Amino acid sequence: TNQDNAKKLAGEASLSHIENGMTIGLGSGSTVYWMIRKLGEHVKAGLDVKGIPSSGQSVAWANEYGVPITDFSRTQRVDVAIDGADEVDGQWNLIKGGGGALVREKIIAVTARKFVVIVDESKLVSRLGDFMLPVEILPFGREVTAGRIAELGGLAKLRRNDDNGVFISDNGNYILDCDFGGIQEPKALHHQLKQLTGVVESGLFPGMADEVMVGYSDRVSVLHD
Ligand code: DER
Repeated sequence: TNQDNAKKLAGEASLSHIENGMTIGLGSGSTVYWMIRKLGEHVKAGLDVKGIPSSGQSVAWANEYGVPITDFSRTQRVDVAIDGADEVDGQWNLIKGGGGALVREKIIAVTARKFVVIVDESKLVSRLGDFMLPVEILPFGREVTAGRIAELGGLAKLRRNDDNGVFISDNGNYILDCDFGGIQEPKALHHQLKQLTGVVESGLFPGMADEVMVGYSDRVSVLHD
C-alpha cells in the first residue's frame, strides 16, 4: 500500500545518519522494520555497526537481517537512535508506545547523541492526543494509579493482548492507554504523569526528536533538523 511504501522510504532514508563504527539505537514498529532490513544489507556489504534493540521485535529483526546487536553493559554510547512514532505534532513532540516498547525506546532515545524519528505522513498531527497516550505503570495498585491519572483528566484503559490477557511489557509492567483528549501542553502533562507514584514512563516524548523524516507515497521529506 501507499502507507507501506511511505514507511519503507522513510525507514531506508534514515540510514543517511549511519556511519561505520556506530552504535545504533534500534526502535520498534513497522517503520523501523524497513530501517533494520536495509541496515542488514549494508552490514552484509561490509558496514561495521552494532544495534541496541528496544524490544524483542527489534531483536528478532536484527537477527533475521544480520544486524549485530549489543547492549548497555558493553557500551553506554549510542551515536544515533532511529525510531517510529504514533503521532508527531508541529513542535516535533511525539506520542509513542503503540507497540508497547516505549520505556526501552525512551531510555535509548535520551541516551543517543541524535534521535531520528521516521514516520509516514499519517502520523503528522496539529495537536497530540487523537491517538491514545500509552503510559507504562507498575502492576501493583494499577487501579489506584489509574485513579491518579484520571485526576489529571486521562481515562485509562488497561491494554490487553489478542487473547484478552493483560499485556505485559518487556519490563514486566502493564500499559494503560489513556484518553486525555487533545494535549495542548505535552511537556507539562508528561511531567505530571512522571510524578505519579506507580507510573514508570509516559509515551509523551516532548521536544526530544532531533530530526523527523516523513515518508510520502513517492518521496521523503526531512521536517526538522
Ligand atoms: O510503539 C512505538 O512507539 C512505535 O515506534 C510505533 O509507534 C511506530 O509504529 P509504526 O512504525 O508501526 O507505525
